[in-house]
Amino acid sequence: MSKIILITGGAGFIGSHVVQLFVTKYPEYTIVNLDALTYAGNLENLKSVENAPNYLFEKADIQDEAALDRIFKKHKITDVIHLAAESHVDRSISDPLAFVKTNVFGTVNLLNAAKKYWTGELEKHLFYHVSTDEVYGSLHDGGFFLETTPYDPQSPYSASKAASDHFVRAYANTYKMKTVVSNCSNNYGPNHFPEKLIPLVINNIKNLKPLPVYGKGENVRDWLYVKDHARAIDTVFHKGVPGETYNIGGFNEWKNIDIVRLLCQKMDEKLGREPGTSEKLITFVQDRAGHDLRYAIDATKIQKELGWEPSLQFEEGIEITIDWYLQNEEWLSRVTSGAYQDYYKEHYGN
Ligand code: NAD
Ligand code: TDX
Repeated sequence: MSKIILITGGAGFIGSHVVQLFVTKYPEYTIVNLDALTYAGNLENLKSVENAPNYLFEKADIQDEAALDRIFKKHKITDVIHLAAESHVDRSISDPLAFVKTNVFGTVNLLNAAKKYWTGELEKHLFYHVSTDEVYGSLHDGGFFLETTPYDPQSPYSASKAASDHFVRAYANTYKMKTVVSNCSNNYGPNHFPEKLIPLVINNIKNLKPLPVYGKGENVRDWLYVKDHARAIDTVFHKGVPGETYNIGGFNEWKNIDIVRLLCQKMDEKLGREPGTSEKLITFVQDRAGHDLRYAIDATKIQKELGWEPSLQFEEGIEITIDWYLQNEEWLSRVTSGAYQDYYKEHYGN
């Protein structure tokens, strides 16, 4: 059946890969990308599909009820894949309310718009909510996050994502909306905004700037290549069982300091610098407030039940990622000018 899918946050990091995948893989679908184009949204990320006949863009804020109403009616939206969010933990520490507004209020607004427009045939339409492993909190004694792990969010960002997940499930239970939720680990790859660890470190190595490592760099994250997350979203959208939750992860845990060292070593090679040059830039800085120690996803359910697994080894993905940033200097210099400089100075003080 031909679908008209509203993808929110499609100009952001993960959303841009999801839009590109759906537009090219499913020419029979119409993809409507709704994005407010905040500091994190960038239509340059979608150059490869902007002229595709099955792609449309709507600049709108998910907090704007009238805009959502108009967009659902105008395009006759059949399904939603919801990625729009404020996504950076550090920004959530300095401005939690912005996260409540977009991630909680915006998500409920979007649920309401879908419910209103799909009334009478709710069972025919899917609302897919894309979320994070951070809702499960921080692991301290080994173990992995399962779909059944109780929610225990620790930062304003994860609290706002947890609240949005709960609202999605509440709408499924109360109004019988068909919904599905996935919770993914840390993504990396092209189009990643350089406020996040990997692209920030790549950019700073390139510019011979200090590499800020929070605390002792002992915190652990599970990293997944962004296109593998996009493939997982495709899988969950088409094969996921409504009402279910799917954890998505890379089976790939790294301490932050080890990732930073790996990036230093690979970039010294690529830039023809003396081995050890970039490591000298590593600077241990004040820890993030309430810094979660370890995230680790058990992705067995999606692997066994839906047949998805990561396609790329981390070392290969990191090579592709570094090369992408080195080859896309204009993208990098555009997104790191202006407001980024103000954010950087305020956060890192240099
Ligand atoms: P991002 O910050 O790169 O992109 C977010 C996009 O949403 C931007 O294009 C922005 O313009 C748009 N947006 C923000 N507020 C909006 C609003 N009020 N109305 C409309 N659009 C708005 O984020 P990302 O890293 O691509 O994350 C996408 C989703 O995936 C988020 O829901 C995030 O919680 C989730 N997620 C991210 C990761 C990760 O590692 N980055 C991991 C798991 C889950
Ligand atoms: O300058 C830095 N120095 C540093 O040591 C930055 C920006 C980060 N870090 C540390 C903090 C984390 O332990 O690196 C780790 C990764 O940090 P981020 O890239 O900010 O990601 P994280 O906080 O783990 O959250 C990410 O993964 C889950 C995304 O930003 C979220 O949107 C997603 O839900």
